[in-house]
This record gives sequence, structure tokens and C-alpha cells, in this order.
Amino acid sequence: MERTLSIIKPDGVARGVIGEVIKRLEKNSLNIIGMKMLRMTKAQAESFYAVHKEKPFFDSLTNFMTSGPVVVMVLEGENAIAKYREIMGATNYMEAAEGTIRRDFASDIEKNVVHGSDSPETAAFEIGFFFNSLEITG
Ligand code: 3AN
Repeated sequence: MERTLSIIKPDGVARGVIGEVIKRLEKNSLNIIGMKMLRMTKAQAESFYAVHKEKPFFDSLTNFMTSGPVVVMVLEGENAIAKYREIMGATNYMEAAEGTIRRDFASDIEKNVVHGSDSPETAAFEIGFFFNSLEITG
């Protein structure tokens, strides 16, 4: 069993696809063991995306991630990290496979609807960033 962090980004919330994303998680045996809605401050977004701080898109990305509420979830399942990334599709929605969340709903390389951890180390950091142990039901 593995855990990963999922975020439905401000564009996904605004476009009304929370239910659609959750339906796909449930269909793919990614169990939701923690969930909340919140709006990040700029400082929190900068801290969450610290690995990208040298990237040209850092300021734009952290502005976007604070532009509205997000839904954060802890997912648990077999190979949850890779499985969720497969369901999300490639970062660039134009390269994402048919039937993936990004291919179906993203409008932009930055506004790409969802986030998922990319390794066990980042999953541990990202889950701890948003949730304490009382908020995880697994
Ligand atoms: P992923 O979310 O697929 O793991 P990362 O970690 O490379 O992708 O990038 C984090 C976020 O930064 C992406 N979800 C996207 O919103 C944004 N991003 C990545 N690459 C670009 C880019 N070339 N231009 C603008 N935003 C980008």
C-alpha cells in the first residue's frame, strides 16, 4: 500500500470537476483517506512548490495556486503514486493520453486541474504539509 497527495487546483474547482475527479479516483481503487478544501496563501504556495523556485514559471504558478480554493486529498492504494499520475496524464495536457484528467479538462500547461506527488519522498513531504495524523483515516 502506498499513499500520495492529490490537489484539485483552483481551475478544477472553478470548472466544477471536483466530482468528476473523485469519481475517477474511486473507479481506480485510489481510496480517499483524508480530504479538505482550503485556499493557500502566497507564502504557503511558495513553500509547497519550493523545488520549483528557480523555474521561470514559479511566480505565475504560485499566484495561480492561490487564486481560489483547492481540494487536497490523501489517496491510498497499490502503486498509488504511479497510478494517480497515470490517471492525471502528462503535465502538458496536449501530450496527455486520451481519457486522462488533464487531457479531458486542462486548458493550459499551468492550469492543469490536478497535482499528484511524484515519488514516495515528495508524497511524505506533501501529505505532511497539509494533514496531521488526526486528519488521515487510514
Ligand atoms: P507535475 O504537476 O506534472 O508533476 P511539475 O511538478 O513539473 O509537473 O510542475 C508543477 C506544476 O508547475 C505543474 N502542475 C504546472 O501547473 C506548472 N508547470 C510545469 N511546467 C510548466 C511550464 N513549462 N510552464 C508553466 N507552468 C508549468
